[in-house]
Amino acid sequence: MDIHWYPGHMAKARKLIRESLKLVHVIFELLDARIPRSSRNPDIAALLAGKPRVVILNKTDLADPAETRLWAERLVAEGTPVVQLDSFTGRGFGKIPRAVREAAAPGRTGTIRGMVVGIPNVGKSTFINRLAGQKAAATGARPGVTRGKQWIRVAPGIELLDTPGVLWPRFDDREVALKLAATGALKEEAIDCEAVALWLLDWIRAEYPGVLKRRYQLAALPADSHMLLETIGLKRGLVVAGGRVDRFKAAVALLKEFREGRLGRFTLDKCPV
Ligand SMILES: Nc1nc2c(ncn2[C@@H]2O[C@H](COP(=O)(O)OP(=O)(O)OP(=O)(O)O)[C@@H](O)[C@H]2O)c(=O)[nH]1
Ligand SMILES: [Mg+2]
Repeated sequence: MDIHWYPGHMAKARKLIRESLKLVHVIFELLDARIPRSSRNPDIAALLAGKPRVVILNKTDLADPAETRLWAERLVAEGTPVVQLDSFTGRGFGKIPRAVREAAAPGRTGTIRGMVVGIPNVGKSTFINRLAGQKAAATGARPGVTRGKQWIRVAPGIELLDTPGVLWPRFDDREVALKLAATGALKEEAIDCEAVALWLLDWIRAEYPGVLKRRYQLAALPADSHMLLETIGLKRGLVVAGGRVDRFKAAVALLKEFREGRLGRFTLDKCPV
């Protein structure tokens, strides 16, 4: 799967982040707990070097808890404070104010300004809303919701800048692209849904063989993932005239179920030990 997707608005967003750096005391780098390595933008990480940073592992409710713990330990060992969050329910948010104050110059008395950065759809705006206790920033279950920049007062003395999700211009590693696609960081139009679904089926059956059998009530898994995708399409009634399975729709349905956590909690990036 080849992806060349670096639209103009992303180059603009990168510029916005660079220009806003001097206005903020601390950076919140949001990573997707399902793909802590693949969701780290190497381009932006380099840009942020030298700024106090808090790493947020978000969407922990969708990730394998044991892996999330390992990743948190590893990132802490690399020298950044880490907070594990589920922005949906608010789990983990109690740890934020202290992490912010510690990272952004202990002892500071004035307003602390922070910038929230991360790949598209990782939950930046949801995170800010949850902290603010109100829906101040627009959110949505697709990448590319936030466009401009927006300052939001999340607590007395803490203001956060919401920024648009940013990717990097080239994915040299095909697996990284597939993982970003599977978790929903790439626009549906930019990806080959069928290729992503087939890759995901291969991955799940290798790592958690029982999951697909249970979810789709199959006595045995078909020999290859093409057949498996067809079977899933049949089970979901996604057939076209003549009784053939609509493979595209089957792929979209599978990806949706995966992203909503209906297949279970998975971490696609295994923490190196
Ligand atoms: N399950 C789960 N879903 C989350 C979590 N945080 C955010 N979401 C969902 O992820 C989707 C994207 O959230 P946004 O806050 O719009 O993401 P964003 O990073 O601001 O996205 P862009 O503005 O497009 O870059 C929404 O459907 C959120 O409800 C979380 O911790 N767990
Ligand atoms: Mg947003």
